[in-house]
Amino acid sequence: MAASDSHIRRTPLGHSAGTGLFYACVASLVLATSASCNRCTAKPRALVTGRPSGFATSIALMDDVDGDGLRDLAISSPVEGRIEFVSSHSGMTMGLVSYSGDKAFGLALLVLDDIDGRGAGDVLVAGSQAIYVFSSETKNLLYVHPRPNSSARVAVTAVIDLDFDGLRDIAVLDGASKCLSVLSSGKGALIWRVPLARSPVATAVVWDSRSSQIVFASHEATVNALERCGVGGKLEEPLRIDSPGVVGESLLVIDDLDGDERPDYIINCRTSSADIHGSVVAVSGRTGAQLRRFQAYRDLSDFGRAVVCLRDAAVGGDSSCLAVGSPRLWQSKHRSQGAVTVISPAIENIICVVAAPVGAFGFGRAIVADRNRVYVAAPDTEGESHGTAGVYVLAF
Ligand SMILES: [Ca+2]
Ligand SMILES: [Ca+2]
Ligand SMILES: [Ca+2]
Repeated sequence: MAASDSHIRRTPLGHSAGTGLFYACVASLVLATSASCNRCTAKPRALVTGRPSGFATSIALMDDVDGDGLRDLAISSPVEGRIEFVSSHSGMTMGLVSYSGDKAFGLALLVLDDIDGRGAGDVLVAGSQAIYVFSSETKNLLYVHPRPNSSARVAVTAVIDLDFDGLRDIAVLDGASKCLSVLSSGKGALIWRVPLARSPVATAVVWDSRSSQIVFASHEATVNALERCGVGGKLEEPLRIDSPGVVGESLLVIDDLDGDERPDYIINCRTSSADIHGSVVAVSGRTGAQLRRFQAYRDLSDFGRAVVCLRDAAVGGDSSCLAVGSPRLWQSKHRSQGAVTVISPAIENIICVVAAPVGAFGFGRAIVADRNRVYVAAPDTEGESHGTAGVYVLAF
């Protein structure tokens, strides 16, 4: 199959080895909606299914709660106002916390260090009114940090321990207050807060451990940028990204791709406001220049809604792959089914596309990876098929 026959649109950067195989592989995978080829044999296995629409809007990796050697999952269901702790092996619910007083309880999830000293990392839940922290052992509420009452997006990440209590602290990027805050994870007290001049895209904030900076995307008019903030709360000059469209629902720090000894970034974007398919770009951490661009295959849309690094999975022998969620299929009778695409920024190639299993809607809206296992949320957030939300496992 020639490249021009394919519906894969990407920016060629000179690497073409193996693309014939790759195009054939992707085409057969998506058209047959199966997930096997000679470079990627992952088949989605249902872990939890048949849940109300909105279940698994957010997922996070916890410590190993049931002692089987595999880290377990915290799964949010904002519609039901609860977070479930689920065994990553059996899919059994091992506990839950619920709160009916917040209409968006579980907008974001983050597993923290062991705040209450009972042995396992505790769980931060972002809602429309506050940031809540619960003990993963007792399920008790440890503290609340209020936020403006808003369903505006909020993003959270763990940073280093800034107040020297032995626990990594928390960065909160809040679209409602247009502020970046750092909280002490021990008690929820504010360490510092900086107002932002440009609108944050408050769906992803990450900690770049090599440059000791908090990184997130912002946009103003047509200009997209990456903002970087030091641990003292000082913002650097924004790094302008030369890709158009709204960016930053997903953001990752990756190994240095362009050889300048600075880590680079992966971010999702759109070529225009009408671009429903979306793309994922790698940008230089020094200049913001686009280094790679991957676009959705055929009807897949919302490509890059979730992106995770598969550092330990070595898919097809490549140990620096990314799993990219595209939770929708556009203009299709199965338009919410979606897919997970495995890409390699290092060799600038798509390794495989794993299509949603039958009955999974919104597959790829959230993804977490633990060694060679990838957990994919299918929250059915468009509400097309009630009672089908769930979480699936891919083992590479
Ligand atoms: Ca476990
Ligand atoms: Ca704990
Ligand atoms: Ca701390």
